[in-house]
Amino acid sequence: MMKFFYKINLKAKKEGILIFLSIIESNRENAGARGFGQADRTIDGVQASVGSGGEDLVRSGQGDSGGRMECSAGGNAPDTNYLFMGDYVDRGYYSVETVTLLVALKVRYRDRITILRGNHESRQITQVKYGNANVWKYFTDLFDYLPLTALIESQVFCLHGGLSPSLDTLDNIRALERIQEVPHEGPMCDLLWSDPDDRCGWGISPRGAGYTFGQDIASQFNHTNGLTLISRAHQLVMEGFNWCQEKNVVTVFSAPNYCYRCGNMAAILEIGENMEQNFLQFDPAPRQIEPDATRKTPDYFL
Ligand SMILES: [Mn+2]
Repeated sequence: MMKFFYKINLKAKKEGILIFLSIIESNRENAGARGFGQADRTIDGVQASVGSGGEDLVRSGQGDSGGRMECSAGGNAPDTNYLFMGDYVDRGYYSVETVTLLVALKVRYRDRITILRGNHESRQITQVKYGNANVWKYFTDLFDYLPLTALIESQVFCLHGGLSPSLDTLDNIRALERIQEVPHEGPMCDLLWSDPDDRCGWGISPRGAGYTFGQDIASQFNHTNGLTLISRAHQLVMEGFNWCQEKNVVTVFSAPNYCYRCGNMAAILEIGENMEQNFLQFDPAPRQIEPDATRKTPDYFL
């Protein structure tokens, strides 16, 4: 199946979507049980070793390189466990193919792939053209099942955005009712929208959703929950990764040359069996085919 999906990623967009539909048709009733996110697992437990990809790991290469870029940088699934930290859609020419590939990988290697929810995995936010209404519906219904956060060996806490003033402990997060559209406000929204900030305490986010949080907040959260690190995505960083808040937080961004014009490197955080950390940086794959798509400048870079 994986080979097949690589093929469609390269060639047949239409076929890809049809095939995706057939997979989801046969599995969507079991989506939860199949590990897209079980009802009782708002925090997905993950064993080391993993490659932890940030903003849109496969959207990296903006679809064209898609999964291939990601695999050539981090190793092939299922030999490498992968944890994706959200925002698979809405950027790049092939974001529907990207999320399709990820879903296919999850179906095939359910214990090796973890797909967290980003703020774009939402009916209100996603703007990409899914081809037809059913495709949109199946994807956005599936997004409701994605776990919000993951925990690697009880030490590294992974999520798309950041912390919430309503969530002091991991048990607070486990208690969330997450199988729903991402709300406009509240703790579930905060996990997908918040950002670290140089200022201490909580601040109002310029994004209009979530909060900014200071180093004091992050270090207290890590201390309270016995964590060594918060790994998150959600913000463009030019080197592909960026430590902040005295290494309580790292941002990982895995879309090189974001929106085909930011000139940034991408990175994957690799965590070994003994929790040793290493960043794999990569540039965009060379583009062989000029995509048949409009080059409209995105409205924003959030
Ligand atoms: Mn985001």
